[in-house]
Amino acid sequence: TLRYFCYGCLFTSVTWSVLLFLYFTLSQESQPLKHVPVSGVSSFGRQHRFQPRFTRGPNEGPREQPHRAAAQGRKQADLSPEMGMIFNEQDQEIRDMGYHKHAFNVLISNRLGYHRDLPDTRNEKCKERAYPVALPSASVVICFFNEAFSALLRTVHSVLDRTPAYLLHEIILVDDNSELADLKEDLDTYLRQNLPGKVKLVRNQRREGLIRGRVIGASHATGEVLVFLDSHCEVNEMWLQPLLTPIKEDRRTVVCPVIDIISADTLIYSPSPIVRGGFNWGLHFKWDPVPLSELNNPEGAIAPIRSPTMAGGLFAMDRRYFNELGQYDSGMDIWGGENLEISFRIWMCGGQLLIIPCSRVGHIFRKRRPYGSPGGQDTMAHNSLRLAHVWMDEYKEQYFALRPELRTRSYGDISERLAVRRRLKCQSFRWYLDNVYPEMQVSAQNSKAQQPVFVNKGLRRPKVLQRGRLRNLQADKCLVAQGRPSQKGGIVVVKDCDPSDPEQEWAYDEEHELTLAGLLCLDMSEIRSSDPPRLMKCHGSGGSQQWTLGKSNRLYQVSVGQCLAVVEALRHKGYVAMAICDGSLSQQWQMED
Ligand code: LR7
Ligand code: MN
Repeated sequence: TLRYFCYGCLFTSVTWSVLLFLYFTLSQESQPLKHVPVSGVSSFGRQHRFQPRFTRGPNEGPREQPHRAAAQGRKQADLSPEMGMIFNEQDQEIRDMGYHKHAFNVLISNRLGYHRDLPDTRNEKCKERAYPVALPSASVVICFFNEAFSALLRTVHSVLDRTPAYLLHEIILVDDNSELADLKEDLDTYLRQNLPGKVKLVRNQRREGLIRGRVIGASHATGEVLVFLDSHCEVNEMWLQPLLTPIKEDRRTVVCPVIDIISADTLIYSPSPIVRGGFNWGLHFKWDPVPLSELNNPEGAIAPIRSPTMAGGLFAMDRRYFNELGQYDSGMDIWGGENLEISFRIWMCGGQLLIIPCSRVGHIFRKRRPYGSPGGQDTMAHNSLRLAHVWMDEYKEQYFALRPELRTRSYGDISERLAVRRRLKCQSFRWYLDNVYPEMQVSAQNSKAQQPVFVNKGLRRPKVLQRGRLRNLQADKCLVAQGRPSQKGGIVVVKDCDPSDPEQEWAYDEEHELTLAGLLCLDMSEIRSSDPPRLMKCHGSGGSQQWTLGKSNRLYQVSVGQCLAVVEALRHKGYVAMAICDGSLSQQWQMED
């Protein structure tokens, strides 16, 4: 913890002084911003160097997404995948520390600032829908622990920018005892100076975790409806009215927006397909396709969808109903399990849970959770155990079959939660499975879901845009595997070009992957950007395997923000490495037959 904390100090003091300097020197040349934050974080970096390109990013969306057309022709601020370009050591430091502490590209997040336009990802039919003017007011509750400052502020401002003031009762930020200096020191000032009134900051005196954190946030709320968001979200056009309307009609309806995808590597916002929530017997949340029975209705694709579970972070619920229904289990710690617990409770105790296709909120999907629990416990297991014992009746055996070591693990006192179940006269878990989630198979299965996966992904091969050898113009040699091209983890080097050798052939496809000899993809570790690129199994989700091969012949790596170069000093060995893009001959690559 100490080391972690001191990294924080170092990072913050160094970058803040550098950034302040940059801000004051660069702000004269930069374009005037729509809103210039007093603390100035938003416009750092070289925003002025980025000519916004109104093209679609390569990562912008699934090919099968029915609403894709809606995203076209609209401005998405700084869509370029080269938004993460590293220009100097400070950029490198911000990027690397950002991945280390937050598991996403903080350099891009800072450059985007606190306000940006988003592609409107809604179905066209949503735009014709009218919502009642008289709707309940909302208290937006956002808990955070060590969140990246710019991501947190973009979450807050997106709500303020895209919510009618009369519907937004307040925003309640719950700081879960964060350790980062900017959150401890600058957030208060920023809020006081820029957002007096609507935004309230509550600080936990000790780390509570997101579950008790939300209960604390809700206890400070006075609006009629609670809306929970993660601290790295951006709400889209007309997001709130479609959520409030079904709650107004029936206060026991709990609603979720469609959670659009903000790429952790590029921060590009792209639409999610319409999927609904499920779970597996390991008690992991997962996304399921929407059954046809749900889609068969007069409203078609935009009608609310009954969902057996919610992902957990983004939902709206009548505030008094939240309290009546037993808030959350305050015996759950830090992270995990509360999403299934509240989902089961809603359905089993007389409510319903809906996904509202016309409400869209983006969320940064990270590949790992950048924080642990204070004592290093597996809180997901502890929390799941509690929910299994309270809600799952005999079906908890399905969980234990997969996690036999948890059968005898203690899980604390659950009497208060059992009392909730009795007081609300809730149905059995069997009833829930039969009536709400009949698709669930009562047998072992185990898969973990992070972001909605597109049904066809993996089945369809991305279309190849270019094929050929990659010749480095300085070395006049071609990029090849050092060993066998089929060897996972093998590095690449330059060797004499041989047009007849199929092992020298690269394919550059529409997913911006580079595949060698039809086998493996060129891949860069996001965590250790000083490592050389290597050949890995193609994963098809951008980031570490996303390259842009532009007019200038440079081979730019999206998640690293650098260009592939022949290493001058070791040129005779044919070594290549990532380097700051400088346009030199050593960084120029030509795709040729
Ligand atoms: O100790 C903590 N204290 C906190 O305040 C730990 C976390 N937090 C905050 C954190 O800063 C963030 O704002 O709680 C929020 C959620 O934490 P994440 O972003 O690390 O969680 P996640 O997005 O990986 O996980 C999903 O599942 C969680 C289970 O406990 C929560 O329900 C998250 O809210 C939930 N996120 C979503 O549903 C967004 C869509 C993800 C999917 C699928
Ligand atoms: Mn999250």
